[in-house]
This record gives sequence, structure tokens and C-alpha cells, in this order.
Amino acid sequence: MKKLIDFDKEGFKKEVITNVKTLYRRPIEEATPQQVFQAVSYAVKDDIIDRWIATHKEYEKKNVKTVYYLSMEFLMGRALGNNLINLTYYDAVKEALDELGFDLNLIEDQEPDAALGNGGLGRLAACFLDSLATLGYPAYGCGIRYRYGMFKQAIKDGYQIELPDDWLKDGNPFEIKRPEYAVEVKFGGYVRVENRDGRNYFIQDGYQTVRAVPYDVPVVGYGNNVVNTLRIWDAEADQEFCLDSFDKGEYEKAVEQQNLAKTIVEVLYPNDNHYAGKELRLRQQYFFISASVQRAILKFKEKNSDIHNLPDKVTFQMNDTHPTVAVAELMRILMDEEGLEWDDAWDITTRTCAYTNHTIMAEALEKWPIELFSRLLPRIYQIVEEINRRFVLKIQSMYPGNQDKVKNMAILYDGQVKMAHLAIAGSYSVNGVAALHTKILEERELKDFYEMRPEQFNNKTNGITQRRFLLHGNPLLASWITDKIGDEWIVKLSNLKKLKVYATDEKYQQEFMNIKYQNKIRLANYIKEHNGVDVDPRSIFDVQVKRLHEYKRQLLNILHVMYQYNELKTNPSYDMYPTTYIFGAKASAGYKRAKLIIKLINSVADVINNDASIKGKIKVVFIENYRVSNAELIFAAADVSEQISTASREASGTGNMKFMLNGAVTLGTMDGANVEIVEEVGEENAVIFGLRAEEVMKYEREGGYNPKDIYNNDAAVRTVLTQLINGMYSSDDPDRFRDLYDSLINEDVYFILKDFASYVEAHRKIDTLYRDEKNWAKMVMLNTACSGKFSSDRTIEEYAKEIWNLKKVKVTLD
Ligand code: Z15
Repeated sequence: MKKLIDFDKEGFKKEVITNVKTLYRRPIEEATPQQVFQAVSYAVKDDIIDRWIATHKEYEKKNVKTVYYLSMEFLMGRALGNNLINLTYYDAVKEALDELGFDLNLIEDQEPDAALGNGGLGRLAACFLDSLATLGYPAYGCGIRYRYGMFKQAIKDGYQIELPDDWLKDGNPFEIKRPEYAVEVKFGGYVRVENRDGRNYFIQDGYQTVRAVPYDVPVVGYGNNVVNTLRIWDAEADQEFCLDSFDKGEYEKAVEQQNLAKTIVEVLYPNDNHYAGKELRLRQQYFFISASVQRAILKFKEKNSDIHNLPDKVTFQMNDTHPTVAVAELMRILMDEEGLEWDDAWDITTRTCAYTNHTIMAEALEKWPIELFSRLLPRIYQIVEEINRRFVLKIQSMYPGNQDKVKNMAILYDGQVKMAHLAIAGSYSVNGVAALHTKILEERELKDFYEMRPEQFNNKTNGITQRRFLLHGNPLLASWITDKIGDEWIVKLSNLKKLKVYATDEKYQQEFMNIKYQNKIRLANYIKEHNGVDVDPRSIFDVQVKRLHEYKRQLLNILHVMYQYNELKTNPSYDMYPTTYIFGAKASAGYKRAKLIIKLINSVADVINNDASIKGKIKVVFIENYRVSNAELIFAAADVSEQISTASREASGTGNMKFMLNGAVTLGTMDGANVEIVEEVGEENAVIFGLRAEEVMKYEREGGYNPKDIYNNDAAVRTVLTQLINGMYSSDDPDRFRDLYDSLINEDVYFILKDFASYVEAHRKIDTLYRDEKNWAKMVMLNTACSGKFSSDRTIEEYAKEIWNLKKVKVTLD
């Protein structure tokens, strides 16, 4: 890797030694790995700080437009390795630590993942921050500093157990607390009107207040001196209020205040693609949005005198509907605090806010009961009422007499606040996250909104950062690529297409496959250490890692494994290439059926892995506690990438891109970004199966299909389904999996049985393809070579040009 930033090795070593001493009163020889991690991180932070200061000085000097990426989730993973990569001296620090007698990899393993997110949506936000900094775009990530992040998953007797993620227990060396930027956030009470100089002012009274205190985390750009900020908010009890209460002897009230603050940021809700309607969740939303928007306006006013220019300097990008109260909060500030009239404020707001939609899953749509919403946020609710009143008038004037339009588009309806409708009404841009997803939004889910204002809609196909998921996660492949085509791919991933010419050359095929093999050994060692299971690195590594959700169809995958096992046991001529089926998935704590699927996977693993008669042809491994840090190992080692969602349901997917980048073949449905992956790599270099989105949606319009037809006509399916209820995988409780059986036979809303035969066929095809070593090598190399489009750098360039209108900034150190 080219060193773009100077590194003083001896100075660095000295600093690490000093840090261990001042932090822990110990000579380095006696330091624990955790202590060395802290000491190294503080040394790295020193280098980051100067660039952080220089970056913000430059932003202020130029008074640049800034994007505020508002998100409930930032799934950052570990910081140390990534910061070293982006400072361009990872290898040099590895050497320095070697000389001190430490292994950088082991030191990195001391760091807990910053798991402030659930899955795709949160990780996308993290990739975007990396790309924004690398491209030199002025940006803040705004979120919540959850005391406990995504739970740690343990597997006991095959069942998922959730353990608290106490990620801050040893301290977070990279964050900086900024009490000087604290703001107040108000909840509850009532609104009274006060007339001053002939104008009505709306004043919230009798409220509870929470102090929002920001912690800043540096986001280092690759080799360019840019350091942006992830600002995550902590909640503290309001000091003045407390003192006041103590004075009056209102001890209980003060304690209440303390508890209110504590609970708001206590824990990340572990739901992915699911709305639970919890009051505390709405508190979290308003808490971080009010704090972020207030702070953004204060910052704007430091450099700008006319609030009307806000849209020229600020965009609030709302990551899904979770931050949508930003629309009303901005209106509140503009009217109640800046003294603007409605029309003026609305014009500014709707040129400042933009909204990204990430799902069409009905159960993910946020619809707050008006009773709850108005009680918790009385002033915000008033504003939403007025937004709705005017919006409905607009609908009626466009479509006179058409009550359906009002019913489908109103923000307030059936006693609920529909957050997606508020987001669309309050935004100048609405984007989907892959071409197919955007098309479905325009033609189906948001059709009425699209027809009303088509120019508001646009697509931004997701992407991933190659710095973390190739340069850091797959160092062998990264340096092989750099050997062949130079290192510019690190900031310009489309360069990978230069690798195409190597894909048909036997020598390079062998090199590439050897790297894959080394990565498979690395993963096999991890699995041995963490699961106690032996897997053969010469077998096909067939991998499905992602959140557990019925629409993602892990159930289809494991049913196919059961089917294949039956074939092996009953059909003496059945020939299959040895395959290791690898799963990794967290189920939301309250999602019963998802947890049962985890139990099924582990039960199937138990039976199959312990059956010597099949000579290890099938192994099933469930990797515990799937998260960003072990994902990096998993992607690098995969041969087959399972992307098997029911077509139309996965908005984009981003794991699919990480597999492709690392040279795996997609086995998938035509869903989300899979469609674009196939478009880039060519159909012959992926294996596609199953119903198309159009077909799925047609069945749904016609009331579904009848899974019993398949049950009756397909003996293999019948056998597998029967094994769910005959105790084959649950001898101690034959009814354990009956719920899964019933759901498949009676409804099968995710078309698992419908797609089963096609999925079997697809696996046969993988088996055949894999045996042709040269062609397989060519396929995987072409996957890497054609993955350039899926860099989040490309995605962010599109956002910056087409939605945000941002200008790049250059930062130099003096
Ligand atoms: C989430 O992870 C995604 C969508 C959501 O609405 C929520 Cl609440 C969580 C995912 C999509 O399921 C996935 O397809 C997409 O790639 C990802 O967001 C990023 O856009």
C-alpha cells in the first residue's frame, strides 16, 4: 500500500510506550493486549486530531454546504484497523508493533465492534461516512450513543441467547465528549399561545427536559487528510432543573428526570425491517433529531445571517422514516425560534430535507398512534396537523372528489401519524436504494406520490466501502490486485475491470484461487476456535450471512440442506461436491419464528455433522454472533453467496456486493441489487433462480398461491416437510418445528415451496460449475473484476451531485 501520509515509526513506538505508562502505570512488557489496544489507539488518535482540526478549519473558511446524515443506526464495527488503513500506514504500524513484540491482528481483536445498528441500513450509513470523508465532502453523521448496542448472540442448545453489548466498558479511545455543544430537548407538557406584537407564538409548557450531550467520533478519509465527524448524542438529566427540584425538596422529580435521561439512550432496538411502536423508540427519535437539528441551525447561524439561505448550506438526509420528525422540528425552529411565517418556513424545510426509503415491507412502516405522538410531542404534533391539513387540501385540489387519494396519501389517517407520508411531503428528494426497488416504489408502493410529483423520485443504488471490505478484510487479495493493476482501485473501484484480462489466464487463476484457499483456512480456524467444528477448506463454502428474517428465506436454505441429506442417504448414485453450508444471523429478540429457524439450522447441523455415513459431504455451521468484524473474514472466504430473498422484498442488499467484491458467485433471486450484479458480471457468471418480482406481486394481487399443490405433487418436498414434524431433527420434542411446517403448508407467504425446485436446480448448477476448476476461477475473478459499480464512493458521488449539491474540499496540513 502506498503511504500517502508520513509515518514516524520510532516516534510512534515511543508514544505507545508512554501511553501504556500514563494510562496504566505499567511498562509495556507487562501490559495486557487490551491495554496495548488503548495505548495504540490514543497514539493513532493524536495523528487524527490534527487532520480533524484542519478539516473543520477548512470547512469553516469556505463556508461549505454540509450534509447531515440523520440515522438511528451507524454500524461502524471496529475503528482501529480501519483508521490505520485510511491513514495509509496500517503496514507500518504492524511492523512497529511487531518490533514491540505484539501482533496487530490480536491487538485489533481487543476492540469491541461499535454495533450501533442492526444490519444493512446501519452498515450502509457507516459505508457512506467512509466514502464521504474519502471523497472530501463536508458531512456529519448524526445518531445516538446507545449505552448498549446490538445484543451479543450466544447459542445454547441450538437456541439464540441475547447478551448485553457493554461496548463502552473499557472506554472508547476515539470519541471525544463535547459538553460545550449540549442542547435541551423537551418532551410532553402542553402548548399555550402567547400574542406578542400582534403575532401568535406557540409555547410549550409543563414539559420534561433532557440534556443532549454530543460525543464526536472521527471519520478518517483515505489518504487525504480529511476527517469528518460522527456525532452521537448522549442524554443527561438537566442540571438546572435538578438543582431546582432539590431546592424545593422535589427529590422524586429529580430522580425521575435522571431516569428519563438514562433510559432514552439505554439500548438500540434490535429490530431490522420491523416497526414495534414503542413509546421509548419515539423518544429516541425526537431526542437525537431535535439535538442534531438545533445544533445544525446554531452552526449555520455562526457563518450566515439570513436563515432563508439554509437550503444552500444544509441538507438533512433522512435514513429511512426513523428521523422524519426532523421535518416538523425544523418547522418548529424556523417559526417558533426564528420567527418565520408558515409559508416561508415550509419552503425552507422542503428544500432542506431529503428522504431515503429502504423497504417495502409493510410491517416496517412506521405509523405512530396520534394519542402517543401528541402526548409526547405536543408542539410537533400541532405542526404535523397543519402540514397534513395543507397537504390534504393540495391532494383535493389536484384530484377533486377523489377520496381514495386522500386516504392513500394523508399524513394523519385512522388515528395514526404515517411517517413515510410526512417524509415525502416534507422532502425535495425521495430515493430508493436499487433500480428494481425504486421502480416498485414508483409503480406500486408510492404510486400516488410519484404521480403527484415524479421529479421528486430518484434511484441511488447502494454501495459498500472497498477500504474495509477488501483492503482491510482481505489483505491477500488486496495486495494481489495492487500487484496487477496498481493501488488506485482503493479510491476508484471501477479500475478493477482491468483484472478481466487475468481471468482467463491459468497462472493467475491459480494465484487467485490460492488466495481464496488461504482465506478459507483462516475462516476454518475461526470456526474451529469459536464453534468447535472442523470444516474442510477444500469443500465449497456456501454462505448466507444477514439478519434473520422470513423474507430473506434462511428457511429455504436449510430445507434444501435437509433435502440434499436425504438424497445422500437414500440415493446411492447421488453425487455431490463436498459443501460447507455456513450461516450467520441474529434474530430480533421478540421474533419467535426467526428464533425457531435458528434452532432448526443448529438441529440440522447436529444431525448431519455427526453422521459419519455421509463422509463429511455436508457440513452445516452456524457462526455465533455475526457482526462487522467477523463478516470481514467470512466474505473473504466465501465461494457461493446466498442472496435468496423472495423477489421484490429485499430493497437492495449490500452483503451481496461484499461477496462479489471478494470473488464469490451469487446464487440468488432477481431481487434488489442482485439484478444489477447480474447486469455487471453477466448471467453466465451468477446462478439465478426462482420467481421474478413481477410474478410474486401478481400472485399477491390474486390472493397468493396454494402451497398444498406443491406438497401434494412433489415427493421430495413432502419428505422434507414431514421431517419437520416427525422428530428427525427434534427427537426430544417432535412438535418443536410444527409452526414452521404449518406456515409453509398453509400460507407460505414468502414462496419457499414455490421456489424450492428451482433452488434445487440452482444448487445442482453450482455443483457442476465448481467442478470445472478453470471456469469457476474465471467466474469468481470476473465477479471481483466487475464489482466496481458497487463502491459506496460511486453511490455517494451520485447523492452529492444529484441530491445534495455538495462541493469537494481539499485539506492540507501546515
Ligand atoms: C434495514 O436494514 C433495511 C431496511 C429497513 O427499512 C430497515 Cl428498518 C432496516 C435494509 C434493507 O432491508 C436492505 O435491502 C438494504 O440493502 C439496506 O437497508 C440498505 O439500504
